[in-house]
Amino acid sequence: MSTAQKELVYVEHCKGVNGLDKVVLREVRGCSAEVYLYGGHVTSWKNEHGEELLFLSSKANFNPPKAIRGGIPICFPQFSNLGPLESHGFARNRFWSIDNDPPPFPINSSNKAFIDLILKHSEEDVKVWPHRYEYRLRITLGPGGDLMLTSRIRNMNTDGKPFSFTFAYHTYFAVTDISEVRVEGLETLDYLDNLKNRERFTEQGDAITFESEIDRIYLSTPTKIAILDHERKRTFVLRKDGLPDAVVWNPWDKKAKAMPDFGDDEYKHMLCVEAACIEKPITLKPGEEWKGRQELSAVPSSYCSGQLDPKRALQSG
Ligand code: TA6
Repeated sequence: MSTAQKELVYVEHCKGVNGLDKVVLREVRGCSAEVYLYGGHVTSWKNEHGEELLFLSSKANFNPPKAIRGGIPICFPQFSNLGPLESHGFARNRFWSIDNDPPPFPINSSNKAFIDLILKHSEEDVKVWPHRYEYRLRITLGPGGDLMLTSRIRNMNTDGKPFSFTFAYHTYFAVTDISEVRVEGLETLDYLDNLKNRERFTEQGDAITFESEIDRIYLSTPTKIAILDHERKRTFVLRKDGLPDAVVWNPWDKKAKAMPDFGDDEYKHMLCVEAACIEKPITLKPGEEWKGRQELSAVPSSYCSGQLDPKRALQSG
């Protein structure tokens, strides 16, 4: 084991903005990730060059009960306004705890940089969502710099009642210039357009590009989606399990100005592509558990070198 490996602190517990509890994950090659216990919220993911891969608004609030604008907010038990709860549910504005005794996990032993968080129903939750639950979230930074989030949600009701929920990893990717970004893997799929009362449309046959506000829920997508940042010659590959849908969102200029915790021009440098389960809510009987996983990787890409042709990325394992 190299000296670097010996000294490396794979998991560091520390204080972040406004003294909020934070966990920093590090890996040998220099990549890192940061997670706030407030919201179980990943706010940073950096590659081995220390380059930030997630967008976090310069105006992001770290003042509970406000949600943090950027990174990877967790939308549970409700996506957007699809129900009686506040937008995107309450998990993103709750304080999570460290789970010191997680049930067995198919651990890939080489992973050292991971943290287990847990959120359980509180009196506050039960008032608005009358269910008992346990939400276990494992966040892992792989030796290669990949970022994995695995959610396990169990129905702990003692009254025999099932519960249903919708869900999303509301990931904000950092991009160089939104007008130079393409999303591959959603071609020809049906989507619900949030800008048109969730009317259903079918995507045309080519990659998605961006020239105005977009807010769509793509239905029953492939398990892999590629986000190409041409300027940076970088491709994000999002792999997902147990999450059939994918939301694509960019507020563009007008909505950007209307959001107090978002800079007017920041829409040019972010794109949300969200692994989700929306069209068919998940229903769990007491004792049942659901698992939803997303894995993010950022690879150098360049069409000319053919290093990573997105089509090939989507075809490869
Ligand atoms: O995921 C897309 C979306 O539902 C958009 O409609 C937009 O509202 C965005 O989420 C941000 O929502 P928030 O509640 O974080 O302001």
